[in-house]
Amino acid sequence: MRVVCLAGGVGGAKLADGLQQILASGELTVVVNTGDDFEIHSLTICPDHDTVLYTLAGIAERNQGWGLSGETWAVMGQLARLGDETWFRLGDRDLATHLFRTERLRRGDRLTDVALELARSLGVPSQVLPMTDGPVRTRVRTADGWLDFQDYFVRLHQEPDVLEVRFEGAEQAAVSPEVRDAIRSAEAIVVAPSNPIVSIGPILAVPGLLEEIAAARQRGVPSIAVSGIVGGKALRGPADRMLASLGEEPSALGVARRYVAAGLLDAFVLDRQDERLAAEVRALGLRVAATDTVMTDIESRASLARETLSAAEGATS
Ligand code: FO1
Repeated sequence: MRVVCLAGGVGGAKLADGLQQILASGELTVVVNTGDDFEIHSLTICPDHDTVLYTLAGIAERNQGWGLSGETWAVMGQLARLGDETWFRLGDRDLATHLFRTERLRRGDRLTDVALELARSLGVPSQVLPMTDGPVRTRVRTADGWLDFQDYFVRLHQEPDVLEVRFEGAEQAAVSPEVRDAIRSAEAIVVAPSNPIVSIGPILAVPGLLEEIAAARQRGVPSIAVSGIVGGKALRGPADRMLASLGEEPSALGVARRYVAAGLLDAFVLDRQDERLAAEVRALGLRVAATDTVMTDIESRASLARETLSAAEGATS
């Protein structure tokens, strides 16, 4: 079964790993948010892409959620000694990815080509595609004004309330041929339990992408999302506080409403803890499945992936 999964960082990477475990080689394409991408130390960093890539390659750091396992930090240590900025921590081996990518982008390669080459070199049996090749940069407005996403997320530890979000460059972005072909040949579209605003939001903002999904749904391809909000709390990161400060309900229902408003979905997976919201989600016109969505180990990733695909196919009410 060919599956396209829209994903942000950690939550997206875990479900993508579950899908990769249960699908045949080459059947999974992950379309990854690039709104978090940025430049530091003259290097282009693609955090969500790399989190998904490393996870699917089986080399991700498990507890922290980003970077590589068994990482060392000699370069950061020396940069600190030189008085350079070190709030965004790049491990020694992770730096190789950023050097490789930056060099290829400078010689004119597309971000997608770099991604395909990285996945091939790391032996990843899935496609991990940036949502677009053009630069898109998420910015958030706080009480102190507009901030670059990583300034807000990492440097300021997601502490300020987010009052507005924009995806700079999205209007000029385009769906790549690889993303388009993957959606056109998909048999299911899965929206991972990532932040609906700043992880899935930028993907949906790429002109033409929602239209490709709408055309797939017209052909009968189901589109299903998994809620990343459980019991009113984000599994990770600031999605719950962001939904609230943007005037939306910080719950699985709030997530479902957002995706339905975007015209994205046929079905929705919420956690068993949120089963009382199922009727209201169903009233939005979605099929609903309730299951354990918290992925604590490798097996729970595969079992959520299995439940999600069977809910997508309409096996649940
Ligand atoms: N997240 C942090 O909280 N602190 C870091 O120092 C940090 C470094 C980092 C380096 C490479 C990379 O690919 C990701 C990194 N992240 C770090 C994660 C990341 O920036 C965020 O989790 C995502 O952008 C949100 O999805």
